[in-house]
Amino acid sequence: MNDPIYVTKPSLPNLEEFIPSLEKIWANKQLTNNGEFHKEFERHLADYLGVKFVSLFTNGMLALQVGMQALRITGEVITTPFTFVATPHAIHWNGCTPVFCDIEPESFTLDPAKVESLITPKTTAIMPVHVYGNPCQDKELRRIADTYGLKLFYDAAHAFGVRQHGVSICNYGDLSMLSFHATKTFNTFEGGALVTNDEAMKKRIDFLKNFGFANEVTVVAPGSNGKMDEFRAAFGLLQLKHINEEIAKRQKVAQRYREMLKDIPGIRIFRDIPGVQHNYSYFPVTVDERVYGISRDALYEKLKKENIFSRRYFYPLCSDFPSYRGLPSAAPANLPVAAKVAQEILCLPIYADLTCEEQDSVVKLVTS
Ligand code: T4K
Repeated sequence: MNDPIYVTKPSLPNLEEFIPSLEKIWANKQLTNNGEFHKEFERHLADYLGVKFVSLFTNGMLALQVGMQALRITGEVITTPFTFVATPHAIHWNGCTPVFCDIEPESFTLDPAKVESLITPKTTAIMPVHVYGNPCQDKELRRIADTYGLKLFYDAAHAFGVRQHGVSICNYGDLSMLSFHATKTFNTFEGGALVTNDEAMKKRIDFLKNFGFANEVTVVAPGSNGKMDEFRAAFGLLQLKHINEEIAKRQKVAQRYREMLKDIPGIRIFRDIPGVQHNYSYFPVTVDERVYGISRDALYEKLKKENIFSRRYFYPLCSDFPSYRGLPSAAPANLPVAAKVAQEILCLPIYADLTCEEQDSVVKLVTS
């Protein structure tokens, strides 16, 4: 049997490249709490992303939780069910209620046309997700948020480096969250960040991720501990040197898939969105069982039998998990597009070092 092919494989720099950074950490013993690597990584990331301020976090989930505190979000939060569970979990952990809204059939992002009818006196925020790095309809969401006085907090976990008309989509909203998990286009093993263009907000976030400390004797709020350590900040700096190459390699893999899968009846592939510079974090396809002949789950199993581990991101929908399925907004009748997409979606393996031979073996099984 062939070696397993997973949905993703993290890229790492040469170990030797990292040794000098480790030697520095070993010499100065500053391991965490806003050390030199941390400061430098924040600056370089802000430059790369084209944003004013970045606050590093130990992971994306904590960044989401702390971001909600920073924005003082309460009550009900309108979000998508077609996301990783971290999104509604962060809402829940802040004592708020997720209100699930349906998605668009093309980009799979929150459908702005369906948001307004879900707003109640308890709604304080909209939390959309740039799923697979597909930009949400920011203009329309911003209009709704401004009309009703809501906060707009983007889960941009998949959107590292994605630009729309030349502008980083991390500039959208009042705040954006990034994930640097091992499975992401840009990884620091675990890690994440909040991105803002507001200096006062950056300050508040930095207090909140450090237990609420403003100085040695002042705690301004009940904060958490979300700090990124020096090891990962140093590693992130190194990863940043390779990110453009990483995205270019992924783009090649995506283009090759598109070419090879373009004429398979029942398999839908997705092209680049005009005006968007993608990061190729995922390669989603949808499977129309009636046309393709077998179901998405049957294809998933067929691949798995041959040691190819595609993933059904994001099935089941978050609104179908026990924690959320009792909510009125979780009723499948309210989420017809999301329900259909969740049944048909399959993410094929994509990563920088996926070889042509490996890719051919995936395609061969999809086409046979
Ligand atoms: N919001 C959204 C929209 C998100 O997608 C996520 C995370 C978050 C928020 C929260 O961000 P973080 O707190 O994670 O920073 C993975 C990731 O754990 C998760 O970060 C990610 N989204 C989610 C979409 O996918 P799993 O359970 O699918 O991962 P796992 O361990 O099955 O990994 C998938 C494959 O990747 C493995 O089969 C092999 C490969 N892999 C994985 C790891 C961890 C490696 O080769 N090396 C590795 O170290 O959740």
